[in-house]
Amino acid sequence: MTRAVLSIGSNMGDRLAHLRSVLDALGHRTVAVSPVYTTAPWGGVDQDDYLNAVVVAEDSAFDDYAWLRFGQELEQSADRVREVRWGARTLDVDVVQCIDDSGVAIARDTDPTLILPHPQAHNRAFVLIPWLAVEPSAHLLVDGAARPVATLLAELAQAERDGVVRTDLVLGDESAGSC
Ligand code: A4P
Ligand code: MG
Repeated sequence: MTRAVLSIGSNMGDRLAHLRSVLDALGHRTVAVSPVYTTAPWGGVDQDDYLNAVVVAEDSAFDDYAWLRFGQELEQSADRVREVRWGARTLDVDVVQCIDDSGVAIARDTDPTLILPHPQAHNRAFVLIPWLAVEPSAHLLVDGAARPVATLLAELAQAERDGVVRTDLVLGDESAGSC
């Protein structure tokens, strides 16, 4: 059993449909779904605004690599083309954090195909704000130390936080969490 925090984003095509495809694939494994936010592009590449959300999900048979594969399969289904690092995409699914069946956050930094927690999560208001909406007391490992996500968000520049704006758009089944 693992519990994953997934960051999902889209800035090409039918952005909301791309995000919804993740909820459809998760089905009953969904624990909580954040509101949907419009977000200014992060990373310095000139591109359209994103829709972003965070989903918390559990699967009794998944390890952390299974969550990575799950996300990559959905990216492929959305016809994502990998061109520019941090550039435009139909669907991005990042594994922000994965908790094992002992309740411990898995830490990996030796295999570039899966780094946990996601190495940029603590720098991204588009991850931290949706995550806090569903898990207000969440903690994230940064340089090996568990830090409150609320504190990490407070440390980001105001301009970064101001680029993340909540919408009235709804993803998936409202009974699954805080939609
Ligand atoms: N990878 C390693 N660890 C992870 C992990 N924890 N989760 C590997 C997901 N993938 C992980 O990712 C490159 C490689 O990272 C994969 O092969 C995977 O095995 P990618 O998404 O294919 O490539 P990329 O986009 O070129 O680079 P990168 O660094 O992964 O970008 P990100 O972090 O995915 O960021 N701005 C806003 N507002 N909203 C967004 O959603 N997204 C990005 C993409 C940039 N700017 C954004 C947003
Ligand atoms: Mg990615």
